[in-house]
Amino acid sequence: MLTIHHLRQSVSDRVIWLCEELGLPYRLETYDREPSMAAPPPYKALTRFGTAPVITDGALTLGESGAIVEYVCRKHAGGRLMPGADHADFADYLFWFHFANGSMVPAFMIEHVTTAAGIPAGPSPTRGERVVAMIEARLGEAPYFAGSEFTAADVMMALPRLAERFDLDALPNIRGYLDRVTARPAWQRTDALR
Ligand SMILES: N[C@@H](CCC(=O)N[C@@H](CS)C(=O)NCC(=O)O)C(=O)O
Repeated sequence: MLTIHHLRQSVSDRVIWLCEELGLPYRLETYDREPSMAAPPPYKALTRFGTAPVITDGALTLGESGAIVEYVCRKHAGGRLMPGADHADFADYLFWFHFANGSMVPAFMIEHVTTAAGIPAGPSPTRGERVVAMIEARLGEAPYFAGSEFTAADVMMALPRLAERFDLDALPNIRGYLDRVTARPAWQRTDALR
């Protein structure tokens, strides 16, 4: 059985959400962060890089959430939640799956770090503002990131965890999407565990 090594308040809730959506059994090991917000030493010892999430599956230990999501879908779920190359949503699925860690998270991190350091935000729209505008536009075109169906791209984007950073009064499409996905039983089970 898969073990999800879950670091609280972290992107490792993606893996819980994925397994809940797929109806896969798993064992959950939960770790609290250090006061500095770092993962505790036993978590750091799981992989060379030391970040969350991590899964173990028999002899395998795997880090990096995109890799874990793809591994679990392909290895344990017959590719469910991953539209294939002949699916109409394939390109959008790939784009949003990779946009999550490739562009969105770095943009929000830059914003967080520059604000904390008192560095001026730079010309508007900033990269972070463009990310939010893109998400709002996408969710006006389609109910889910890839298109008509909930996919692993929604798990990677993980908007429920980011809800607090959005001004939902000004972002009706994001608000509607959050209402949709947080009503999913799999998200509700995830939310209770994370
Ligand atoms: N790109 C990585 C990001 C990993 C990452 O930075 N995880 C954070 C939690 S969101 C972490 O482990 N922080 C604690 C630490 O670095 O000690 C992924 O998606 O797996």
